[in-house]
Amino acid sequence: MAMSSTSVLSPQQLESWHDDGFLVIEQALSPEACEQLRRQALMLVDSFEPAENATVFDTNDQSHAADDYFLSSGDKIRFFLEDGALDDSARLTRPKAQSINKIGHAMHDLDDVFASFSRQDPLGQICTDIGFSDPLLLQSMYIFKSPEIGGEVSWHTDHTFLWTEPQSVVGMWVAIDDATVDNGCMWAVPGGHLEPPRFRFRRDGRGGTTMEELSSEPWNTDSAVPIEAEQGTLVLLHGTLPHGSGPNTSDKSRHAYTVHVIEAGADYPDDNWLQRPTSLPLSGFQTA
Ligand SMILES: O=C(O)CCC(=O)C(=O)O
Repeated sequence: MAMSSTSVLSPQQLESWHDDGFLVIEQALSPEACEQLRRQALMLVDSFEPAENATVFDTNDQSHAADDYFLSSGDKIRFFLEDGALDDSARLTRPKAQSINKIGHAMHDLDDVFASFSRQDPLGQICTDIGFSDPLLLQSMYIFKSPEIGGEVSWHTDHTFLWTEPQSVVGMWVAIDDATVDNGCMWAVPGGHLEPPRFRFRRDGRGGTTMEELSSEPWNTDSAVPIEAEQGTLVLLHGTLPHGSGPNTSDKSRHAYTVHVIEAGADYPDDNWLQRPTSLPLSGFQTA
């Protein structure tokens, strides 16, 4: 296969991507850019006041308010707490930054630092290399996975949550801290992206969500491999690749940032959980 002169990925990397459904690209982003993103995430956290969303985080009566807070977060910057972050009186049991599971889901369009980070070289070219013709940045998440409290991310595929016809979503995951088996790095099932989808998560039409089962065949998670990654490493995740991560039981933080990209020409269903109002349309990698 001929490589265009601007390609970032080598034929060997493209072969691994096609075979495994994920690709680890070391030193893709600079330590300075990663540290700037961390500072910005912590600044956003500083401005977050959990008490203002007491009903969302009230563990006694949270289902409707929590669903709403999540379902309307596709065009916002919102904060999601770890399980166990609140005591019985809905007070944080730890400092704020350590209580947060993630920030989501539109920092890449609403915050200048996140917007630039998400569109820096070589991310757009990598999307072109793996076959996107018109990639759109759909969702961003800053994941804290803090020491001792950072929870497990159970086995899933991103296509389940960000469904398009045809399938197009790809995750661009960046290690902001070194991620190791000890602090809860990701795991993935090599080649698992070649199997049919098992689930689709969608709005249920009654203000909530449902996880629709498409196949009861389990993934072969016995063949999963850890994806350890030093700061600045980019991990590409195919939309149908089963992946997840363990809890962080160590004393080291495991911050990460992930952007999910879809093909502009693919159909994006109205019952996907993440919806964008026309006031904030999706955009690609071009910077203004
Ligand atoms: O960072 C993690 O532990 C999981 C991230 C993930 O599942 C994703 O980016 O799709």
